[in-house]
Amino acid sequence: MSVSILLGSASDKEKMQGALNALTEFGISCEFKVLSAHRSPHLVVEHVETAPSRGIKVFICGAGMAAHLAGVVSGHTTLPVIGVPLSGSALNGHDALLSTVQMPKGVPVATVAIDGSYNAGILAVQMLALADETLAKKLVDFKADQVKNIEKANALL
Ligand code: RP5
Repeated sequence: MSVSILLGSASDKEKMQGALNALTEFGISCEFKVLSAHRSPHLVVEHVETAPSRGIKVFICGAGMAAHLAGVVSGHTTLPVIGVPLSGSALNGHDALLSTVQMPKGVPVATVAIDGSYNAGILAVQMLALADETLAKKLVDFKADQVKNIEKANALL
């Protein structure tokens, strides 16, 4: 396992599927687990502290509302943490966006767009690719496909 995908609630499952999809596309194995910073804080700490022994290199944390999951995880690890603010609240995810992105100095969370779990997956791939040439090559192909798609779109205009 290289990536640990954490969800603040089982209700976040669908919105976090994108991260799983992106990592699967690149053949990366990952954990996919519900752990709440508010409801099960001790389980979060235990999971994060034991992650290196399971081979985890990157965390992806998705949570909505007053989202503290990514920040708490970042507080307990030296591994990179990617935060995915999730919609679904009365504030449509703006609450989670600010909670996730506005981390104080020294405790970073690389925050993607509201519901941007696919990009979180791609960002994790890019981090892992720094030490993995095969993955780095797959990323070059991934980027090339995006160029092809733009060219196709233009041809159809
Ligand atoms: C957050 O509160 C979760 O990440 C979820 O997005 C939101 C609502 O959680 P549930 O009440 O559905 O468990 O902690």
